[in-house]
Amino acid sequence: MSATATNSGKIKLRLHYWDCRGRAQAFRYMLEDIAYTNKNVDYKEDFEQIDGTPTTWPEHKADKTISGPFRTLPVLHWNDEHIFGQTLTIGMLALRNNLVYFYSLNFVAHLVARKFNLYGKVTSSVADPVLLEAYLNGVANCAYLDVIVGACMCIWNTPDIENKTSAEYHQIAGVKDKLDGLNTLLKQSSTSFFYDQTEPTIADYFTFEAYLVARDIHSVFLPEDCQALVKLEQVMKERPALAKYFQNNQLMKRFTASPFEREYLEKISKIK
Ligand SMILES: N[C@@H](CCC(=O)N[C@@H](CS)C(=O)NCC(=O)O)C(=O)O
Repeated sequence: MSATATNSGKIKLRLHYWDCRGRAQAFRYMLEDIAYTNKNVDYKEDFEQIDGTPTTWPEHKADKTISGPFRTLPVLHWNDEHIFGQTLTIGMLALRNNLVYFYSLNFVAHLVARKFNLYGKVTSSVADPVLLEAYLNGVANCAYLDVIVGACMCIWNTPDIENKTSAEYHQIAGVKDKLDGLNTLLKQSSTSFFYDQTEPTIADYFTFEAYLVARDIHSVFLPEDCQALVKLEQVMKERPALAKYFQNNQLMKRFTASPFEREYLEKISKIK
């Protein structure tokens, strides 16, 4: 499969994940944007039903044509030919196909980046594409692993958000601290996107969801200063594909598959 054929020919993408935000949401925004701006991309999502987890999932998990090489979700089916697992790898792969102008430092991603010869957009402050790549990957990793996964883990672990001395509270503090770091870094950019980019990169899609997921769960996760994150939300939501996505109420209410989620969120929503 050559880079030219992949970039100009028809690309069929099917994302498979549970009917919740979880690990896939940042990637959903990326795919919505990609499909909107690249008319050769046919993107749809196949949902795994959380309610069917005890019955349907074991069967789907055992079937590698559905659950991919790692037998977990999300997975991305590419042209009914390739199945990619691992959220960050999927994100980087899409980026690498010049759909949002970036590639990654991750080993698999490097391979694809070399094959496809994609090297992002350097700026006067970061003129080396490898360094730019590392910077943007650092942001995406932090937003995904530390904030999004961290906040979702809090829903599973149901920490007492008022007891700052409890062992479980450190996860809340960790999410808040990383969001603070992301906000500070974003403020240093001359544009609304990380590292002076004029179009969103993987860093912006993941940070956008990181901010939204934390805020939507509870303000306890938010740092005092969210100015740059608020601005990022605004510009991301002005993008036609994402504006449509939010107007159509496509954002799912459910964050995780935790059976205690609703009860926990109701409980903490009463705490200011
Ligand atoms: N590192 C992987 C983790 C994927 C993962 O743990 N997925 C969970 C759902 S959020 C899963 O598929 N669990 C079902 C199972 O392991 O049977 C990623 O980021 O994509």
